[in-house]
Amino acid sequence: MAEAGMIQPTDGDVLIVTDVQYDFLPGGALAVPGGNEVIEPINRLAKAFRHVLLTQDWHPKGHTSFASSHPGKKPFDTAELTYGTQILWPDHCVQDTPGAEISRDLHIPHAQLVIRKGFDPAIDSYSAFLEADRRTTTGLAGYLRERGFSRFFCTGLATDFCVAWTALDAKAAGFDTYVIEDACRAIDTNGSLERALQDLKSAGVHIIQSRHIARE
Ligand code: VGL
Ligand code: ZN
Repeated sequence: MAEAGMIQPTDGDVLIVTDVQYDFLPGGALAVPGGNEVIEPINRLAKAFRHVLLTQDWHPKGHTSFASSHPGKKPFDTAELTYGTQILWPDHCVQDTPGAEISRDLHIPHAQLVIRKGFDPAIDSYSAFLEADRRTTTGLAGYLRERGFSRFFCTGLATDFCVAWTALDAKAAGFDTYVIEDACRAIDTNGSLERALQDLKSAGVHIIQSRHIARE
């Protein structure tokens, strides 16, 4: 029996591990501070979930989210694109490069799906559900519904971008959504972490810690 206030993962629950890829880890092209610290908690959490999904940021060379694709711009500047304001990043997670590989230190042999995102040259995708035009779907909501999942638990990189956007879209799609805060790390550019946490709270996404997940 789980202790009061603890969450016991069941068959209707799914854990998503966002973008734990070399370019987001120390030494990577878009290293998230402390990014490697998510690996141990994620490995532990994954053992408690029967159903685990991974995401992989997967950009073609010359992607529109790269500062290098916009003459005169540098990383962390913004650009006005057809779908709105885009933060420009260093080139990262280029398809088929070592930086785009999922960390081999993750030990989740039972992971069931890897969902790639950001592969359209002209549209970024922080969310695993909807691309940045907020129209093009990845099909993930349909996959989750068809498999009958109801609770959606988020971990990985980065809290303030891919994790937050994925969690907000999961909630909007009708899933009871949790962000496991200590199993995530943030980029935190221009107040982005504070804003993301506010948005998650106002949307009714639960922010919890990995110790709230029962292991047995
Ligand atoms: C991400 C910025 C650009 C993320 C991906 O995984 O949070 N952030 N691409
Ligand atoms: Zn990206």
